Amino acid sequence: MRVSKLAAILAAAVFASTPVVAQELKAADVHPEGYPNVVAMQNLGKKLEASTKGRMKLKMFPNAVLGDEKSVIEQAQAGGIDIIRISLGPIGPVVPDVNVFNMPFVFRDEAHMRKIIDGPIGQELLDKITASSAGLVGLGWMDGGTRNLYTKKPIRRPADLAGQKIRMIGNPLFIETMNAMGGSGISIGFGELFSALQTGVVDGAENNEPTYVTQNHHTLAKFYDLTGHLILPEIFVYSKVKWNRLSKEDQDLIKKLSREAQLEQRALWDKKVADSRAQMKKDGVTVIADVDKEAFFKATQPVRDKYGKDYAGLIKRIQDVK
Ligand code: BDP
Repeated sequence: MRVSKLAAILAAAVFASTPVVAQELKAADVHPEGYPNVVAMQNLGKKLEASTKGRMKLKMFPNAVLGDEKSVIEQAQAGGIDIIRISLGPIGPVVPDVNVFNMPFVFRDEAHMRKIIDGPIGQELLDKITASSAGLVGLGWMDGGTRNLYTKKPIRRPADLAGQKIRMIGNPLFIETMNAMGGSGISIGFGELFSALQTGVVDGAENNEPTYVTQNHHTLAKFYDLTGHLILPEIFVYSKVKWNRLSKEDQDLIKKLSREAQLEQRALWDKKVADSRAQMKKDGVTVIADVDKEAFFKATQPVRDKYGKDYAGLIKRIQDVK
């Protein structure tokens, strides 16, 4: 027997007898246990563990314990967190190409948004993130429903927002959107928003129903105004430095499970939206449905002109998806 062959056999024997140390992936989300996006990511982890017979595991750090979204992006870039689920909003300043999806009223409705994220355009944007210098690998999308305003007085038209300080996600595009809508946009970290609403640092904010309710913001700002200005998808991305250390097989497995997570989150999401609406009703939230959406659409045209000007082809393709 040749020496090299013998060495290989010996090495395999040693390897087989050494217990495999499970590789634990760190995942982060700002939402608590039980939130659809957190559950979908944990399910991905369970499947990953089963498929690799325990060689890989995922540990979820929910509730922003690892920091707000800007901070977890930086940690993922540095390789300190493996996988993060975040809003697409804070990715805009890092990968400007994604800002097309961050523009107000870019999707006709949620069904339109879902078709886009599930189809080739959604994949292209994930690939743009991966190809950019951001140090992140785009894995999949999650549904974030529709973001509406919530305030301490009813809002129906741009003039109603005069003098109102409204918290927006930290991306200049969103601040400009709120200013164009007639209010005054302020960027505040998600974790500080409850107290900012309580102390009057801001008069309102905007989000989907599940976030509005799970964060208890609906107890402080009791008008939910159906402006529908953002149908903002969410995303999960992998740290590129960590990704590059995975085998091709593991990368392919994670990609496959990511697609499944994207589709599975949706059913959890729809249920959560329905439950949140019921909770809002129970807790005395007034839903303002007679909003002049057309006026808000017109008011925000300059934002779409500015951020969309280099992406005319892409915007046309988005609009053409029926
Ligand atoms: C929620 C998103 C979360 C954002 C948050 C926000 O799920 O990713 O951090 O809004 O407004 O809807 O900051």
